[in-house]
Amino acid sequence: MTISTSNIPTSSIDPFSEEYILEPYAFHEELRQLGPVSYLSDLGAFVVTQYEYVKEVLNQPLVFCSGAGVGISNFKKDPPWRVPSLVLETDPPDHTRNRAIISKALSPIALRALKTQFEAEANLLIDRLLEKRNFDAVKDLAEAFPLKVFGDAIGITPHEREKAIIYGNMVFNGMGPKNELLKQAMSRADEINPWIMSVCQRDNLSKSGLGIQIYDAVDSGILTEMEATTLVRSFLSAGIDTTAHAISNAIYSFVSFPEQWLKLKANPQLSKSAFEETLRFESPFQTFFRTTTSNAKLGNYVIPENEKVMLSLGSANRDPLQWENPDIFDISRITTGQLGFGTGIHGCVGQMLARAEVEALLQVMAKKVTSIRFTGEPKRLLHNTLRGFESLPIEFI
Ligand code: OVV
Repeated sequence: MTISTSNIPTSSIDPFSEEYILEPYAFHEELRQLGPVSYLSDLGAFVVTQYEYVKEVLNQPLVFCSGAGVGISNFKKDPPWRVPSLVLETDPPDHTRNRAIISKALSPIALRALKTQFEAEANLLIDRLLEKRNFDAVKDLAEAFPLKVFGDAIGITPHEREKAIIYGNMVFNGMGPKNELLKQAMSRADEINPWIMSVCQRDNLSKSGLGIQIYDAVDSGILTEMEATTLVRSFLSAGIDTTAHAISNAIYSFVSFPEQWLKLKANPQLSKSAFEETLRFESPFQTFFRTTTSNAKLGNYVIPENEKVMLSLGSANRDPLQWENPDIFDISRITTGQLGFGTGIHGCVGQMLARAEVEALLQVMAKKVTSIRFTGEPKRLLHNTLRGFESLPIEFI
């Protein structure tokens, strides 16, 4: 069989068009039909949408690297807008060292203690929202919960914490092309950039949170003070908006599939698989990019060196070759292998913490909330990377 760079199918689909962002699934299907990889002529990048090949790319981190950025921009050609992440936008051996430092802070013992706090806060929040009855599930629930519990877990100051949402928006919209969404997200960069670096400094972190533990690596001579600050920043870049949109997407999915809500209420233990199914069905982190470090074989094709490759996790998670009835939200399905957290050496390092948060919340909701309904039109978020909602007006009874 011939292996060639020239016969890769081309598509004029623009994954950053408003149409695609709002409803990507038919476009995913069209791209999956084209084969393991296609070239997006408008974007000037390759795209991988089939489950098998998204996974294959993620499992070859040296051929498909992260050090040149995981957005559309190639750091070798365009300077990054922020100090690059020491874990997301880096490759072994630096990545290995830095990830191990974060992993250590997220130990199973630390998570066990946090779980109790998450449950207590979930109870408080859901009680308050049941009393309020009508509210915006995005601001008042999906954002409020991780801002409180994750912010406390990391140990950042409660003062102006909502700015972390704005920062997350910069990070994730910043992975897209220089479109209106990116410009809009970056409009407060001059204020938000120094703010985020300041909250991540040693002296501004609580003595009992996970953030300050990163500075142990400075004390043992492994990291510089600035590197530790940048690593703490990763917690806040990756851990708030993503979880918030996962919560919004779970609520939206339960209202859209009411029989699944009844299933969860009948068995709150299903909150674990409900969260996994939400990540599969409406993956908050829809896409990221890799950069080829050499000619890179994929199926019977070869992607040339130093090219950007877009990976569609959202598409892989609905690939009919992998999933039965992929467009149905079913919390009792076996979700093993869903790629919402990525996989391989860059697979989400905070996934156990995210699970502890959302499972606690869904369990409390299943026990305390009888019914959820929309009281207005849900407004989808226009965003370069994240799938979620701008607002979800709902009623809790
Ligand atoms: C997984 C993720 C997303 C966004 C930012 C970062 C990580 C980071 O390390 O900065």
